[in-house]
Amino acid sequence: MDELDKIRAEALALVAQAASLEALEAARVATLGKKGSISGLMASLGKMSPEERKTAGAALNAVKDQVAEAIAAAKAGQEAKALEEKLARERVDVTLPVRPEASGRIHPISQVMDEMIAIFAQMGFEVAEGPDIEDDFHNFTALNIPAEHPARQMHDTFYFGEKADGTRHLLRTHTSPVQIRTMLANKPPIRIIAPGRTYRCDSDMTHTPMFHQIEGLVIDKTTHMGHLKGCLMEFVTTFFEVDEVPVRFRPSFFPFTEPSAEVDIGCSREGGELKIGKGSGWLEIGGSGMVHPNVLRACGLDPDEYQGFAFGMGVERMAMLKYGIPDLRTFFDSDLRWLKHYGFVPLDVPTLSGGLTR
Ligand code: 2NL
Repeated sequence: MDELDKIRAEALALVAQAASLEALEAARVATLGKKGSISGLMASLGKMSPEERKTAGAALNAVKDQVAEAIAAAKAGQEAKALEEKLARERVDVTLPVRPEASGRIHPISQVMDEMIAIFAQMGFEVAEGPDIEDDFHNFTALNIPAEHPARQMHDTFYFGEKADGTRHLLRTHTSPVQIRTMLANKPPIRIIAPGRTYRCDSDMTHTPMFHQIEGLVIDKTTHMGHLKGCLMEFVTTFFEVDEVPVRFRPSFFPFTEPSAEVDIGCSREGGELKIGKGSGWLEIGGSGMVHPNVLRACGLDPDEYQGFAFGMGVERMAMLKYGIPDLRTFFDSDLRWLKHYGFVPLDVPTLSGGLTR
């Protein structure tokens, strides 16, 4: 069968020449494909006598297997070669230094927010979030803030335009509405913190129209002010990374807590340097108190069954105290030189096990 030998030689040459997976597939189609040279010979078997067909068929099958094997081997070779090339192309030198242009910094607000959240999370608080755009009920009414309260006035709160029904949305003036929403949606025990942006129509040396707060809320059957004080003491020692920080409650007033207390921590001011911890001075870090019965009632909780504490701290103030940043307004200047000085390296993520700041 000279014809068969010729076709086999041609087929094997075609496979041997194929320099890519695509060329190999073309060779397969040209030989073993429906209209390929070998398949063409297969069709001619039908015209033979049974004797002839037996020997010719066996020979043809042998050629077919040989070509198929050659294609499979060539394909495996091509694939291995392609993988080698891909690995060589995508090789990464992990010993190269970090790209010098990657010099971005984490803003002190973000850093301090993450530090505070890490501490409260460790103490078992869950992070709760809510909308920046709120309504009267969640921002004021449910918090026992009466209609004539100064906070509700136009010059303290950013209001949106009046709707057809006479109501208007507003930018939340504290993160307390997040806690209202949590109490409305969940049964106690509740143990949450609400970190986020807050807004007040106020701008001078010590006030910016947008600022950040972290509030905390714990509600259970026997939660009391001792728990509040212990919680804040644990927080401030961890946050300021010192062994002992005195915490003092100073009687105060908030519509949403009764009793209410301003929270002071101990400090010393020797040689013009502020040090948090034992000393002769006191520094205010936030407000707190026991949740007012009217607030519990507004959230569907029976004040005879449940009670709890709440507190609020300003994130900018905590950042200024911990990192010695003297001017509040610089937080919002987007000054790259300032950010390079006060900012944090992105990979230095605050963790309690690795140290909040390294
Ligand atoms: C401050 C004072 C405070 C609260 C926030 C609160 C929230 C609910 C109920 C009762 Cl839902 N109280 N929050 C309580 C006392 C003080 O913040 O000086 N913040 C910077």
